[in-house]
Amino acid sequence: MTTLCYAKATCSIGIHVLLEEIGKPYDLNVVDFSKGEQKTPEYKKLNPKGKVAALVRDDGSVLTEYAAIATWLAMTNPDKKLLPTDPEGIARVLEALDFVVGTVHMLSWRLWRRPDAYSANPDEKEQLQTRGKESMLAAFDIIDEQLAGKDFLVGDFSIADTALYYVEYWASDIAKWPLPPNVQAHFERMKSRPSVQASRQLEGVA
Ligand SMILES: N[C@@H](CCC(=O)N[C@@H](CS)C(=O)NCC(=O)O)C(=O)O
Repeated sequence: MTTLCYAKATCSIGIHVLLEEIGKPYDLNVVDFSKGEQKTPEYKKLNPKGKVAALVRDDGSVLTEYAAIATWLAMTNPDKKLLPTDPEGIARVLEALDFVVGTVHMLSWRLWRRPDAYSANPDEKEQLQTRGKESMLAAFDIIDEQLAGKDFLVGDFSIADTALYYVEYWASDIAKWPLPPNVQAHFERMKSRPSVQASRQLEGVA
């Protein structure tokens, strides 16, 4: 059965939401970061990158990277309409998704959350974190404009919204930063979806 390797309070919750949206049976394999399980030889055999999310598919093959997993799930479950079918729609969803994963998560949040990954010098920690926070809040301002007058990033609900949801969750619930109004409204809209509620409950996210 399809198995999601996830860790609590990480980006893998966005993939978890997608599996709930699809509604087919799946298994969960928790990777406990507090015990460093992502770096164990057993887990690295499955995902040499030592990261979540990783999706083990029915044939045993493993897919990694948010955009790849999300796109594959959407395209193999076309009835769920998680990705438009026209070239412009596909491109716009991937554009929004890449901005969230590449810029908001990897270039901004990681700087705030893991300054030690960029400098071993404790004196630089605060400056690195400030840059990460500023960059993340600036990215949310751009997304806020994109969301003006809209419920979702591109047309109907899509894989891009699940990525936006996980960074909203981090910024709002973990960092306690205020979100701009349209982003906050999107976050509330996401939290009202049964798929989001189910994945939060299964992962024990308050
Ligand atoms: N580019 C990857 C990023 C995956 C990633 O960075 N995952 C984090 C959790 S949000 C992780 O597994 N970190 C492992 C660690 O911190 O040791 C993706 O799109 O899936």
